[in-house]
Amino acid sequence: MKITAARLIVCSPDRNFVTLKIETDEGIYGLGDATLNGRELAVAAYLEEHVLPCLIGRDPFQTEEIWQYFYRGAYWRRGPVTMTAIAAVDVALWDIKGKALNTPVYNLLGGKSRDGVMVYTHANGADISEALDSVQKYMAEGYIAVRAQAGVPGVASSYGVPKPGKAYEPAERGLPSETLWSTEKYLNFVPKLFEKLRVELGDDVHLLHDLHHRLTPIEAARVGKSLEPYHLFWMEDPCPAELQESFELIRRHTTTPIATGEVFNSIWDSHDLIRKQLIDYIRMTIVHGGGITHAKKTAEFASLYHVRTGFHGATDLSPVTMAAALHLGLSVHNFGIQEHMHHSPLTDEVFPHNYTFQAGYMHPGDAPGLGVDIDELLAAKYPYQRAYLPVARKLDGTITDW
Ligand code: EZ4
Ligand code: CO
Repeated sequence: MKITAARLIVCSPDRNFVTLKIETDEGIYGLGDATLNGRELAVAAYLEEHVLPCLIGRDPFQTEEIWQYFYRGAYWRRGPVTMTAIAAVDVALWDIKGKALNTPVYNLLGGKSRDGVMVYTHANGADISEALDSVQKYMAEGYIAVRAQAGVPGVASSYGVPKPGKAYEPAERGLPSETLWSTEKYLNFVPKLFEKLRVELGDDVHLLHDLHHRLTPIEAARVGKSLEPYHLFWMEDPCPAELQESFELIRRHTTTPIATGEVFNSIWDSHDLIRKQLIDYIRMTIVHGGGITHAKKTAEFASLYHVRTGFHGATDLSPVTMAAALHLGLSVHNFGIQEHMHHSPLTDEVFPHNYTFQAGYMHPGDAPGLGVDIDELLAAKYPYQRAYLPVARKLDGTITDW
């Protein structure tokens, strides 16, 4: 089998997605996600100008060789743009391989290690009582794990809280919006949120919380310690992780489990975190972390150190990535949990998919390949629109981590 064509579909059905379609001489095609939130066209140009011309004529079954060709062959290693481009190619090739062999991708990754993939979704509210309602709503839909975020009093447009009447979507069209942040107000507030949730919801539901890289290690340690009575499933991204040794300080103070890595793009970003057992869940996603080939290696490395997977799954990760994550999640032994933030109905229509949700678990379906398609005619009606994640400032105007 040979690759005959490779092209991008850039569309914006409520939000931007960059999708790679690789075609073969046997009529089989595969899809890969190449979406890098707020920097979409950088990856599109990288693929179009530097990667896709090198794909024509290659055998799509050679996923490892092609991965190494684009990783080592570029000379310039790692980085979100490069690794997202490589991921798009890699995932599309696994899709082709599955379709050609007439089997779902999970069968090519070791088969089923479990019956379903436990997912968590996002509950949020402007205040504690709205956040409680939101968690209860998702529990009523069958979720057994829910991430809870609430507006911090005195902090306008807190992270994770939607604009009134809208679903939460971090990226906004136009130039970047600005949000505010106060660590002091947050530190005093967050134990009250989880105290209320545990009092009302009991001990069984898994509760998660995202600190979104905003704290210093000692501040994150205080959050972890103050939330211990409410036994979170995890606290996410407690502080920026470029300095991996920061997590030693957090670990020294708290038993609250830690998840990090949604902005990572290679195993080397988490190598020390995993090897020193400084985290419990690795969040690097398939789309930004070099595809299924590299995510599987990362998961297996993590399995040696009691670290489980907890991949990012927000709306900027297209249904193609969601499906890929479910295939990998079904198969790797050290799967932990998968994030599942609902796409808009229009996004779901542009990307028809086989994955399903039932009683807290998702399943990728048994269609050959990934089980996701793209309606190109519909996609063409929603062209790319410039959009950005917000920029955050402290109350005195200093730029801080969003
Ligand atoms: O900031 O998807 O856990 N989820 C998150 C998201 C991410 C965005 C980045 O594109 O932290 O809100
Ligand atoms: Co996050």
